[in-house]
Amino acid sequence: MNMGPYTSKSASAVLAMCRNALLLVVAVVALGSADHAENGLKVEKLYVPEVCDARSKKGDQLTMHYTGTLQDGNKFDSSLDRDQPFTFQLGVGQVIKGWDQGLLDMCVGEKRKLTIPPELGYGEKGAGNVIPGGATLTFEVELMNISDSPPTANVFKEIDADKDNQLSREEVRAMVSDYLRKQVLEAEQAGAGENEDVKKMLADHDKLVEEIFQHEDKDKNGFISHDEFSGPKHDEL
Ligand SMILES: [Ca+2]
Ligand SMILES: [Ca+2]
Repeated sequence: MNMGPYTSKSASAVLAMCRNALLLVVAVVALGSADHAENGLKVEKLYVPEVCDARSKKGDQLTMHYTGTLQDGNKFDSSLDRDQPFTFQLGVGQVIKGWDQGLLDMCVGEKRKLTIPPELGYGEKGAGNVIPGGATLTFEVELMNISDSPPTANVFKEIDADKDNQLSREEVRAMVSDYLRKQVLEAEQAGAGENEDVKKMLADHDKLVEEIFQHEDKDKNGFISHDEFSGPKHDEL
């Protein structure tokens, strides 16, 4: 190849292209043992139950156990350690692309191993201080449950942690920080980068709680009662 006209910058671009070509070869070779490989995503079925009444599809609510590891074998997260499976909606961008694409057509009880390239994971930026930029991720997952639609939102009940039928400042604060953390994660997963609005809200966390109380706590007794609450609060919608 004539490298004459290339600057050092374009030389590294060519190098990167060669590396991609190499990855492509690896992916094609992997096709033999994996069930399918697209965009470098590798999906291996570790266990498929004999009885399979329903298979996961876009829009389903999935409950999963998972263990995520980096290529050096270091575990960065596991639902098993928390003893709490993870629930999300499939195929709508709530999770990284490698999950949205790699968990389709799955039986309850099925176990898979996903090998997810950075483009379908956390990209060149990584996530937090646990996932470095450009990381390929391995997830061993088990599908625990499929339900058709998101569970009915009784937001009041979800916020009312101590079930005394009124919302304290602490309960609302916990909900707000949960929500904001989710927003930050979603923005990161969508590759939107820093979301200034969410950052500002995080900084003004207490202000947000006060605003909610100003709006909702109509008799100003420091608690939001079931009657006062303006959000979703019914078991059936
Ligand atoms: Ca309460
Ligand atoms: Ca009140």
